[in-house]
Amino acid sequence: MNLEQIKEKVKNFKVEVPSWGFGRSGTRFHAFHILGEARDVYEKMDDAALVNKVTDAVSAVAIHIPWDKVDDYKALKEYTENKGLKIGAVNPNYFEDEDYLYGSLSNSNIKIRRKAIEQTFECIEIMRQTDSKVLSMWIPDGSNYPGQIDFKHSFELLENSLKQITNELDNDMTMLLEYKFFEPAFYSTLLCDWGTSYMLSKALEEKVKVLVDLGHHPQGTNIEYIVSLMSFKRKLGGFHFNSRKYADDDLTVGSLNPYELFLIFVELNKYFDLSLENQEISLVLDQSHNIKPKIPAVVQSLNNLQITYAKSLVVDYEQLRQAQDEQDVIKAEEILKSAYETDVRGILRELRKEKGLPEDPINNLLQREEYKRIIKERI
Ligand code: PSV
Ligand code: MN
Repeated sequence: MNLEQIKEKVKNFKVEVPSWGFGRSGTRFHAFHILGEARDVYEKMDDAALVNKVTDAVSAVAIHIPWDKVDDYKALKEYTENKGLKIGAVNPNYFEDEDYLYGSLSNSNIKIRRKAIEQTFECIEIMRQTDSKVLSMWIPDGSNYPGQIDFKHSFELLENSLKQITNELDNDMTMLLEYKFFEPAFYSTLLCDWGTSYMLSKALEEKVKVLVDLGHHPQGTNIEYIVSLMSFKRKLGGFHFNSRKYADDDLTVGSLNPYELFLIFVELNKYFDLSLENQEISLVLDQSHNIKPKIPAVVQSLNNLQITYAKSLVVDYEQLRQAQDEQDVIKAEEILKSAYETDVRGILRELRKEKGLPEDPINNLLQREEYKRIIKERI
């Protein structure tokens, strides 16, 4: 791919931003007030629009229910669209309701299970009202102590609940099953790895796919291999971008293991054209910024994603394949390394100029009156 082609692709590359990335968040220990944090879903939409103004890299805003509950979803949709954006994946929250102490969709108490199913139906209705096509499910159910649950029984209950939910989905809707190996369940988690998500997605319907979150694997897991296999089997439906050092740390995407992120993009490019407007795969930033100012943190993250995506397009895939076939290990690795080491910042500067965007989106944002007003007014 020549530089002009790479520029065109990066120009059209867009990612969904999470509503929760703009609001209050914290660790298990404390959630600090950060200047400028959004206080409701409308302010979150304002912030996403501001991010888009300086990056033109936002495809939609993912929402979390009940965090983003409103009385009138059509009005929320209209508000979002008036800002030049749309509502993306709808994420039901199964981890805060007091009733979910012993699980949600797998709870052995049928009343609680029913409540979790009904809550999900409500999210599907929200999808209809907001024209969202992706139901993004992270189900934390599991156990904290050995003996607490019977693994098989709980898994069957979960599978049964998910069956009822898939039956409720419209034909053009996709359900994503996001796995995570631990937390908040510290002994066992039902959907703990790609294998369990894949197994369920196979047992359910074609419209059920796997979501990979970069913070949800044990140390040392080869995530790019999972991405490759799930894509090959046409079961990779979504991605949550972030970075981690210890566990699910929600660090800035591309900050701690940028080479890993690059290798993941290399695999994604083999199966998807990430520059297309209508993606088969839902690409979402999933970060809660604990101590950083939220809006610049999202801009910074999108910038990291654009840089890494551009580098991954520099790879000569044909040559790489040839080197692999010839078992030229050094050449194959050098092809990847040299693409990774390419300085693509010039491409980004140029495409931003062509789009009438600021060359340095973070600084531009910080200087904007609109941003300064947000900082001053949101107390
Ligand atoms: C869980 O850790 C997760 O990655 C899920 O996607 C949640 O919905 C999200 O974080 C927000 O807390
Ligand atoms: Mn996630």
